[in-house]
Order: sequence, then structure tokens, then C-alpha cells
Amino acid sequence: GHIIRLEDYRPTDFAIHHVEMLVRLMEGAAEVVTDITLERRPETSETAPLVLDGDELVLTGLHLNGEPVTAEQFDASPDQLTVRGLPARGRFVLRVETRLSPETNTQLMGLYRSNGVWCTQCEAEGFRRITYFLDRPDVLATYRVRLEADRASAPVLLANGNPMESGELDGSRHFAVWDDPHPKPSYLFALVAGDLDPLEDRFTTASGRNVKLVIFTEKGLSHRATYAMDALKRSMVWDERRFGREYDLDVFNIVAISDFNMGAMENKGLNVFNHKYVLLDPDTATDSDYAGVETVIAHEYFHNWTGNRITCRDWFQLCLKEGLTVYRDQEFSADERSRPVKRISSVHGLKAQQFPEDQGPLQHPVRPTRYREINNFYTATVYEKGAELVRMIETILGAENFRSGMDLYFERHDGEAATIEDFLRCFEEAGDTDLSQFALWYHQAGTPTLTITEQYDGGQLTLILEQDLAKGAAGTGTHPFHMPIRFGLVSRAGEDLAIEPVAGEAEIEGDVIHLTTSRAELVFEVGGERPLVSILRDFSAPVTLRHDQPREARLALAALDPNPFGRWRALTDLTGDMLRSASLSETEGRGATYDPAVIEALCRSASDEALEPALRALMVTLPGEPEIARLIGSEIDPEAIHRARRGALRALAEAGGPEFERLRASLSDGSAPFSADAASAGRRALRAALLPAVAIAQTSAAPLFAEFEQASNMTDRLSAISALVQLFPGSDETRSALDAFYRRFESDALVLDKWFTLQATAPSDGSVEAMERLRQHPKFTLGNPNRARALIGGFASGNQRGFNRADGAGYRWVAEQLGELDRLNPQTAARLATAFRSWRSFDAPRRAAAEAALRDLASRNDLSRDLSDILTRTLG
Ligand code: HT7
Ligand code: ZN
Repeated sequence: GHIIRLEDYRPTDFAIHHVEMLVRLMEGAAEVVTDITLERRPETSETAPLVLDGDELVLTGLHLNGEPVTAEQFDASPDQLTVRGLPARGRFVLRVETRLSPETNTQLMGLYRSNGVWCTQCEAEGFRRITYFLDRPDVLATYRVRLEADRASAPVLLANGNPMESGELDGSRHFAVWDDPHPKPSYLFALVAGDLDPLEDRFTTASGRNVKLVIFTEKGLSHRATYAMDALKRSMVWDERRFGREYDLDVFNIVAISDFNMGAMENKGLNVFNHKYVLLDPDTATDSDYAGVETVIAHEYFHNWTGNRITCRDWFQLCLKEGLTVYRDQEFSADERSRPVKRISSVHGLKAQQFPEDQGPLQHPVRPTRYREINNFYTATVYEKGAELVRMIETILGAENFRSGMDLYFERHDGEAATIEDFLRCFEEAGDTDLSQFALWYHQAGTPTLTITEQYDGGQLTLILEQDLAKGAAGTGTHPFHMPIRFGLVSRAGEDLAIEPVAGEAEIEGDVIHLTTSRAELVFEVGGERPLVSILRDFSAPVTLRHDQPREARLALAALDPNPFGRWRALTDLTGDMLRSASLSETEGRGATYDPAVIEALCRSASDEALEPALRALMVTLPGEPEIARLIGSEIDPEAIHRARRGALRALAEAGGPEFERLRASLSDGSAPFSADAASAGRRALRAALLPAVAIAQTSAAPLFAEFEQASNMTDRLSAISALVQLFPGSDETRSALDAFYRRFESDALVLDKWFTLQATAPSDGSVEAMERLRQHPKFTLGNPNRARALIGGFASGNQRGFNRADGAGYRWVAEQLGELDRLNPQTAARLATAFRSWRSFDAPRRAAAEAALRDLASRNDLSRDLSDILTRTLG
């Protein structure tokens, strides 16, 4: 396939100043008339043709300054329009007419219909499915859009920017005109038309601009958007206070759509959302759904400055907007909820999603230099590792200089399409520092290892720090990084000691070591007591830490590190080690044992009243099966891991059972009305975290079933039914609970997704057969991405044993689904296919079976570029 390379970047031959669009929406078709005001750039040759991008387009008309373009002057194919003989200088208007079929657009890119609603998705290259255009992010233009539709089927007509005139047309039709004064790239274009309900509110910005806020939902659902509206207003306040960024239009519209490829899209003034990230109420949504809505609402809103006002020069710079905006939404959640809890969950997510990507065949730098299909680069590496790099810049510069760097970035690049180099230069200037070594984090793929060795001689402590990127990627380099390492030296009384370096080969600023070489030794004056070394606090660099720390030091830190992240990490490392060796023992047929001191440390953290419940929940939750697999790394035996984890849960139940029951009762909100706030959610999270250990000790499923029936909100209901499915898979109670759940929620798409996922993750021996039955269920469809992800993704990513069955049936079933889905929606198929990314880490029979399934799928000749790109790289 054709490869796009960063080094080939050059600006376009023509600039686009302004776009006027007329979009006529009808049943079964849409007509689009686009007047593009263009100008040849001064440096372009006078004879160079204009080459516009298209994708499956049908050209129905072409005019230059009002005159038809003659047949000799242009060539049109579905994916390109070339026009010759255009004016050598000055502006001209090219009118391009296209005819679209939104109803048959199952890719959900460009203009499509979802439950009757017309909507668009243009990032990254969807605008070219609407009209021929210079569809790339460095072409910025103002847009004016006129929509026409039948009033009954589409009373609501929306596009980017501010509303202008609207009115009646002949017949039953009407129109609306929208004007976006802010120049933008085409990927931020959007329109929506349909019969939608509004939830309205207002916001006054710091400088007094009155903004009308509206969230549109399908009919009768707007009451479920109140939390999203609240999150939006809090995001707007936060961006003003934290970054001095105000909103810049008179209206801000959000539309919730059922069929959507990703989470949401930040189109200027008209965000379009997967309805999963808008619609909530206590009866249908869990606390983590609430947190997800808050995060995504904030993320898309924050893009208004980091993404829209300042956009990307080309798609290689994707992390410029995504990494930075994830960093911003993480900071927002930390401020709104709990900073340590947010940080721990982000790190947990990074290790679960980004680390395997960075260490497997889909590895790529945060700023890649080549791609075949850009849709496949909306990855955990670009987003989550990208956010970690911004966080390291903050750690290196300090909060104040970091803010000055952000201010400079906004001031210098507002209205531009920028690069990572532009971004870094702002921080170099604001912090008066050289970030050229730091920039390697953007260019070198792979997760570096940081090895810490301690030496204590009675009065001095020596730390030896070594970094290594030996397993570094496909020729992107293995030079040492500039690693900011936050640390503390902790006394046995649980206090941070003063840091007194006496000698060192790395600079120390406050509590941050700046490691810039492969190896450095640091010597500290510590007196008579050997301190506990709490290293890489708050996960100040995205590395794999190897710290050969004595078990008793870890146990002590798990109990008393004043840094909550440090406590969590010490305990998690202990639990991880325990489960890793238990799994290996299981594989070898030796009985697994569980260190009583670790089990006791888990119990103690659960009960530690000094910690907030949400943090205790994170501490007491055993690592999941995929997490244990990652710790083992190679020759993975999922059956052994499953048995080992079950054993640990039983050991935990034996040690803590009665205390957990007491705790759970004390944490109950009783009959108090549901509140979604972080403190209440934290109590529910701790109750849910303790449930498996309580339930596994019970001889029958009856108490769990009672808990399921008595639940008064979806969080409690789902934790009870998940425990039933996981711990009592074949029981009558589990069947009854699943049936009751289905009957109650069968008409609620988002809850039904949970029902499919629950069963996809069930540890039953016939899982593939069960999957096939669900696949044939009347409510299942590959046409809705959420539903496809719920079942196929739920199985491939949430059922390690089932997907990785030794006979390969799990792999073959998923591959078959991907082949079918690919014909409808390549983007979603390709994303789901990444579940195969760690296939080489399994034991020999599984590797062989996975490879056979992948090769079989890859050999089909009708695969999309999206899916074949993922398969080729996964096998390569
Ligand atoms: N910037 C958006 C990324 C995106 C997307 C969204 C919906 C459908 C297809 C898409 N392709 C890329 C989402 C974000 O990061 O905010
Ligand atoms: Zn984003």
C-alpha cells in the first residue's frame, strides 16, 4: 500500500480563503453545492493544476467563476478532481457539486444517517466524502453553510459557528444558515439535521460574552443530558481559571448520536458525541460512565483552543492536539475529583493500553513519521503517552514556567496549524531551557526501562539509576532520554526526609532527579536509619521500573508512604509479584501460594480510614488477568493465570471476609437518594471492589442475587451481576439475573451494550459457542459500533481465557467477525483487530493458532486499507 511520509510534507499549491456550502437533504440522497474561494500561492507555478481530494464521490457539476468548466479542463474520479488552466493570480471561485447517499454510508465517515438523524464525521479525512477539497489540516478557511431539509423529519438544522437567518421554503421544507468566522481546517466541519430535543442553558465568559449552550438528544432523552451540561459549564470555568482560555462563539452545541465510530468529535461550535458520552441517569449509568462523560465533555470542549484555534500542520502532529488535550482533561478531572485517584487510574490505563502497544508489533513513536492509514494512529501512544510527555514538560519546567509556555503557545500560534517543534520551542523560551534531548520522547518508540539499585553503608545512601531502550523500535533510535524522576526518601515513621545529596552524576531540583545519561550515581546523606526509597512518584516518566527493593521496604511503603501514589505502587508491585509467581507455579503444576504479608497489606489498605474510599478501592482490587499476563511477558498460559487469580481472591476472602462484610455495610448509602459526586462514587467503588472476595466465600449465589435485585442504581446492579457472571457462571441465579436485566432494559441501547459485554466476559468453558449465540441474538447488529464493540471487543479484550482458547476457536471467531464488520465499517474493524497485538506473548499452541487466524483473515482480497494495515503490522 501507499505510505505517507512526514519528510514529504509541503504546503498546498493553492490557499482556500472561504467556503460557502448549500446542503440539500432529502430522503435517500443529499445534494451538496460548494463554492470554494481559492488563490494560487505566490510560490506556485502559474500552470500547476489544482488537485482536490475525494472519496467515493460523484461529481454532478463544476463551475469556475460562474462559468461551466469544460471537459478538457478537468478529470474527475471518485477519489480525485484535477482542474487545469486556473487563474495565475488573484482569487477565484470553484463551484463543486456532488450527490451523496447518507443512508448507505455504513462507514460513518462523511455525511451519514443515524436513527434518522443526518450527521457528519470529518476527522481525519471524511470531508472528502462530502465534496472534493484540499482535505488536510493546514488549509484553513472560513465557512458559511446553508442547510435545507424537510421540516417534519429535520426541524433542527445545525452547522458550525453562529446561527444566521432561517425560514420556510416551498412545500414542507425549511432552511437555516450558519456562519463560522474562525478559519478552520475541513476536518472540523460538521452539520446535523434531525428531530432532536434540546437541553438549554447559558454561560457568561470571564469577559462577559453570553453563550447559549444546547445539548441535543434523540426525542424524550434530554433529561439524561443534565450531568453532561453541568460538566460542560464546569469545563468552561476551569479552562478560564487554569489556562485563561475563553469560549469564542455565541453558541455551543453538542449533539448525541447513536452510531458513532469513536467517543466524540470537537467540530467548531458543534461537538458531535457518541450518545454513550452524553446520556446518563442513575438507573442506567454507572459511576464510571459518569466519570467518562465528564472527561469526554471536557476533552472536546478543551479542543476549542488546543486543536481548533491552534490546529495541526499535518496528521503526523496529531499528538500536538490530542496529547495536550488529554493532559488538560486529566488535570480537569484531578481538580474536580481526587488528584491521586485520577493519577492512579490514568497510570493504570496507560500501562494496560499504551504499554502493550509500545512493546508489541503496533509500536510507533508519539510523533510518527509514516503511516498507511491515519485512522489507525488515533492510538493510546498518541493520546495517552502524548499526555505523559506534556506532563513531563510540566515536571521539568515547574508549574509557573509551564503555564508561561502555554500562554506563549496560545499567543504565538493562535489561528495557525502548528507542529510539535513549534510547541516545544514555546517551553524552551518560557523555561529558558534546552528541550532537544527531551524531544526524543516524541521520536523514539518503545517503553524505556529504568533500573534503580540501592546501596546503603550506614550513613550514606547511593542510588544507581540506569535507563535502557534496548528493545527500542523499528529504527527510531535508542538514545538516553531526559527523564524527570520524582522521588522521596521516607523514614520508618512515614515522613519524607530532607533530601541532602552529597555527590551526584545527575542534577536534582527539589524532589526531581533529571536523569539524562544511561547511568548515574547519586549519593545522599541519610544518617543512621536506612530510608525507604519512594521512586518515580506520581509516575513522573512513562517507564518500566525495575527497582530491586527488599520486600519489607515495599511492605513498609505500602503502609506509610506519604505519597498516595507511592503507597498504591508499592502494594501493586507486591500483589503483581505474588500473582506472577502463583501463575508460574500453576503452569508448572505446583500448587500456588499467596504471601500472607501481602494479603494482610491488601486487607489493611481496604480498612485504612486515613485513605479516601476510592483510593482504597484501587488498592484492594487484584490485578486483572491481562495485567498478570503482562507481568509474565512471554509463554503466557491464560488458564494458569485464571486459577492463580482465583486462588488469590480466595486467600483474600479467608483473611478479610468478615471485615469486608462489615466495611461494605458501613459504606452503604442506605436509602439516601443517588448522588453522582466523587465521594459517593468512591464509597460505591470500595463496596464493589470488596464484593468478589465476599462473594467467592459464599457457597451459593443466592446472596449475590439478592444484592442484584435490591440494587437501586446501575453501579450497584452491575457490580452484583458481574460478580454473579464471573463467580457463578452456570448458576440459575446468574441466568435469572441476566434475564431480568434484559427484560428491564431491552429498549435501552446503552444498557443493552452492558448486557452483551457481561456475557462476552463470562468465564464459561463453551465461551465461543455462547458468543455465537449472542451474535445471532435479534438485538445484535454489526451496524452499530457500540454494539459491535460490546460483544466482539468485550470478548477479545475482556475475556482472556475465552479469546485465547488453546484450540484457537476464540481467535477464529473474532477474525470471522472482523472480516464481516470490515465490509461495513473498516475503522471499527481495524480498531477491534488491535486485540491481537500481543499474540506473540502467548505459549506456542496459542501463537500458532493466532497466527493462522490472522493470516487467514489477511489473505482475503477485499480487505479495507484500515484493517489490512493493522493485520500487516500485527503479523510483521
Ligand atoms: N478528535 C477526535 C478524533 C477522531 C474521531 C472521532 C469520531 C469519529 C472518528 C474520528 N476520527 C478521529 C476525537 C477526539 O480526540 O477528541
Ligand atoms: Zn481529542
